[in-house]
Amino acid sequence: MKINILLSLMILFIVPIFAAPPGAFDLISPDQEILNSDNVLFSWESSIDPEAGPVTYTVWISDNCSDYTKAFSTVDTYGSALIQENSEYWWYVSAEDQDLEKTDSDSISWFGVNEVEEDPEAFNLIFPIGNIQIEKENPELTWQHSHDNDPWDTVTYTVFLSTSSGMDTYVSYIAGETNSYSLGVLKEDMSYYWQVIASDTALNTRASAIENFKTFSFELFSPLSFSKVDTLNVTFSWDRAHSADTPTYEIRIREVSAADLYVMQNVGSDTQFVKPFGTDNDNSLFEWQVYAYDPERGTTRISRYSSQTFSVDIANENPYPFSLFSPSDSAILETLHPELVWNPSQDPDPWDGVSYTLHLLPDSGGEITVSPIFSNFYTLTEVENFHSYTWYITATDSGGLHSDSLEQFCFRITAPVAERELLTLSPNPMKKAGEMRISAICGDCVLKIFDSSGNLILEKDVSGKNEATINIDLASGIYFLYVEYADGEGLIRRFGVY
Ligand SMILES: [Ca+2]
Ligand SMILES: [Ca+2]
Ligand SMILES: [Ca+2]
Ligand SMILES: [Ca+2]
Repeated sequence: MKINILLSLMILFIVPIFAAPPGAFDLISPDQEILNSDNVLFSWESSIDPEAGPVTYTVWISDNCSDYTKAFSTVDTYGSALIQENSEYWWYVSAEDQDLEKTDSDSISWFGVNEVEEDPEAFNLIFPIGNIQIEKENPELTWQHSHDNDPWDTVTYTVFLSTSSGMDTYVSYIAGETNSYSLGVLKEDMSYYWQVIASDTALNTRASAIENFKTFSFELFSPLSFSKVDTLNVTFSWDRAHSADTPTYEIRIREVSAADLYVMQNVGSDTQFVKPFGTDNDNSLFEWQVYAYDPERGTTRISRYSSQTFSVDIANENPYPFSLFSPSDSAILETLHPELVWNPSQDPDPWDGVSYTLHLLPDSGGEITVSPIFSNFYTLTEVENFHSYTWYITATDSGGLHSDSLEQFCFRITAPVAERELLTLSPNPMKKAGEMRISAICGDCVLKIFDSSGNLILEKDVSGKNEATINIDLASGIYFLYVEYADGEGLIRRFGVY
């Protein structure tokens, strides 16, 4: 009996705990659609509470599909400032019974609000515009995207191309949703006008401004721009200016460096012309262009490039001779870093450049060379005090031909020697392995490093220098740098290694 009472009490408590939540239900409308009113009627199926109690509903709404706002309760229509024109929303409904248990609708749905259809917004053409000249082959037209405010409205583009500024006759191309279109091969030397029309899903349109560009004229074939011609009989050739007509051509040639005027030559309807140049034209630069006169069309057209440059250069030649400049011959220099300067060497061949090699001959014998040098000066770091040097320069062109400077100069280094008492070493203390810099060395001398027990660790002859750098690799401790001069005197400096 006691057990039955206990069970009854347990059931009394358990029943509310296991009360079932409201039954499943789903949304009805709006359901994945664009509404043309901002007064939105929400509706959904009823949810049945298993305990037959009352059910209340809450509508949750979001404009980003993640942050939901509690919209309202217990009623099933809604018109609100929450709902904005040109916006998209996600929504669901939560049902709640008297036991505060909840069931969400089976799905989340979405809708858009578009009470007013709007045109695509204004946009600009990007390229080619402003009457610029472009290649006739497959130019790509580009423009800004046009934005459309209406939700889920798609903008597509149509390109209109015309050879008249008023776009009286035109060809149109469907570009789809991309903001570019590649044209095929256009006519050369022609002005084109173009415009793009943006259309939205409801066929509302927005037209761009009209822009224009021009295609290049006929091509010059040979000699190509910046080419080298190795004959005095130069063959000029070019493309036909018109495929259908037979214009007459006039070739214009001038020497660049002489700043001459163009010499004109009528060549009839040929698209080729051979001109004999004189030997005095070797190593010269020329520019040329072709004019096409078309009596049937009444037009005059200039070849694609306003001018095309080439060189007549029969053979490679050595750089011209050149002079040394400074220091003057037999100079006495009070520096260990003298700057050598020479006059630049010219090369007779057009577009041929030179580099230099320095030859330095010490009085102690041998030869030091520095190469390549791309300027006409060089600062020496290779000389020692109290020595004499002879130097000259070789100029070498791109083909390997070379010329020496007209002179060989000589100089002697007598840099002032440092005061012995100013001898310093750094860093101090220094790390176990690294560079030690010793300044104000005086004349001919030998550096010696001793450890604290007096053992000789390192010896180096630094004669003729005012400063020295030595690499050391020492154990931690105290050391002594001893500088022994040629006259038998010496200076000692203490340093630490950590
Ligand atoms: Ca709209
Ligand atoms: Ca629209
Ligand atoms: Ca030459
Ligand atoms: Ca040369």
